Amino acid sequence: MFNVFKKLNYIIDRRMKLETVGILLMVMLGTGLELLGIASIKPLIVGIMSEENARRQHWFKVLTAVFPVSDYKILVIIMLAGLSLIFIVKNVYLLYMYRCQNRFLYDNLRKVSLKMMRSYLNRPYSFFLEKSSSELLRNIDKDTSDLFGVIRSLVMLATEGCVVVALVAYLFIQDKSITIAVGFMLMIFAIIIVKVYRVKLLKMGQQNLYYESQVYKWVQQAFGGIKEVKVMNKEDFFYQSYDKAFQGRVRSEYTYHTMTSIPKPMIEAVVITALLGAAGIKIMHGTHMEYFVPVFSQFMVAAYRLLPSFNRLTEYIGAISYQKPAVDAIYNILKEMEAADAAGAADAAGVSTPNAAPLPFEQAIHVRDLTFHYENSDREVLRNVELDIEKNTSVAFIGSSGAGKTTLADLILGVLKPVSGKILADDMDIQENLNRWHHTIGYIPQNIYLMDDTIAANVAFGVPADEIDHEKVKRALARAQMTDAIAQMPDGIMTQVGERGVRLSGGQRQRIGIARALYTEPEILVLDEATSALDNETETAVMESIDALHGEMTLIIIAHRLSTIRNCDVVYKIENAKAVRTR
Ligand code: DGT
Ligand code: MG
Repeated sequence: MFNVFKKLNYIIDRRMKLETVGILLMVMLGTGLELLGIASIKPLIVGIMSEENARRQHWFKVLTAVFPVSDYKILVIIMLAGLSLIFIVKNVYLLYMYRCQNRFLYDNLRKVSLKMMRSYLNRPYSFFLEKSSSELLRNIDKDTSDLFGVIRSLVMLATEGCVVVALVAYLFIQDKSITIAVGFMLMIFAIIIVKVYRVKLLKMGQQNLYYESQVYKWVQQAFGGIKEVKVMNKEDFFYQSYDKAFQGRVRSEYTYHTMTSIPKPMIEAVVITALLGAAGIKIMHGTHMEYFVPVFSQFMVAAYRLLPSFNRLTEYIGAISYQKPAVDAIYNILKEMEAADAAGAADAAGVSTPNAAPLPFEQAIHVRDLTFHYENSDREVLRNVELDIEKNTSVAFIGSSGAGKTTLADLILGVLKPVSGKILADDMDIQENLNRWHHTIGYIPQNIYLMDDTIAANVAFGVPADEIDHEKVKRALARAQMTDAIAQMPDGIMTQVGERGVRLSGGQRQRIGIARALYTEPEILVLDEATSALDNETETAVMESIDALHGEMTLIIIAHRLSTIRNCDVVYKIENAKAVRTR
């Protein structure tokens, strides 16, 4: 439990801590009102039972001073009205308090989820090579919800706990023996619950976390590759795998919910039995009814109020155990991210600002003594590579599949970081100016990632719809040989492309990627197999438009087809982790 507090203390920010204090103060006021409600039962019963006894009480003198009526029945009516007023005020206040608590929880849920989203977006590209997107989705969405499940349970635990402690203390003052008898039974019960229950629920929670990400994963994998799934008739495999993941999730969830419903009937039986038992013993010992009835009424009302509280207490303790793995997960992620942020100042430079000035590029890109291997492997993909790319020349990288062409391009793009060596734009290290470098360089990959949006939005990529420059979009599309194809579409550049561009042909998708890179008017353009998927005729047309940029832009072209790189000034062959100039 202490562990949870330590981690939460790390996860939540200062403002939220202040808000937590406010919420707890509200809880205390609520507890006071609850106590007032219970405490006014006894005087009422005393008052109803006998005027004589009532007149001896201090509170009665106050009452008659405020309401100087002689008819005792009227006074009783006033007492009844007063009690209902207390309960109405109390419950209106509690409603308001719950509203504040929920707002507090959900506002902060948003904040933490945003913090995660931002941290993830700012991670270097290499981070994502190691992560599955279903895990990220689960972290950002489900884990943060669960984290707030824990915070919610803690807030509720405080709320109910305060009421329970205050009421029990009050009852103790009223009658020690009954309180001790009932309290003892409950204590034994609570110890059993905490011991047995928590371990089991924690395990269920961990299982649930695992199966949740499996469920996400199978949905993504099934629909992400739906065409392959259909052609190969593998619907059943994905259906079964999804079902298996869901079964695991269902198992952990129903076990959890069944377990949380066990204490309720048991607590009720324990409390009522203990209470009636204590009453029986009192009556056997000849307790006077005038004392016994008001006190016992009070205990019954308190039990009526406390029973649900006890149930909820066990529920919250259970929920905390069950959802605790999410706290651990988020704590670890944020810690990891903090460590990563502290480790690399270069990563901080990678945090994008949309309006940074492009890095000046006047002479050449210099690759100096560049060595690289991927994080989870020792094999050096590039070793001590040296090369220069003069401004406004076109340079081709060729080489067999797996030679390291994409890796070298990714290093020049700055999304991968050299293990040793440097890449300089003129004399500036790109890794130290990553944000500005990305305003200088454009990129066209083999597979264009299209958003489920319009063609214009996909060309302008990441620009809000009302800020898109339509003329610029059309110019970029024209340079990518897309004008004719667009003219045939129902809504022109406002045509929806569908998820990942399913409503476009492969060649059209590719040319939108080219238009996207041209829209930002970069100094340098990296094409990684950008035209490989096109038919010969379209490729020739697209390459013509790329060649038209020859001399006004620096082009770095990776291609398998030699015809693609016919017009390049310089050709490097990537082979055995080296770049060898062949033209
Ligand atoms: P391609 O596109 O088939 O013509 O091949 P290249 O030349 O673009 O090859 P590249 O740079 O993608 O891969 C070079 C080597 O690095 C290859 O052996 C596979 C390995 N590799 C690529 N990406 C990763 C990665 O994310 N993690 C690890 N561990 N290895 C990778
Ligand atoms: Mg490649």
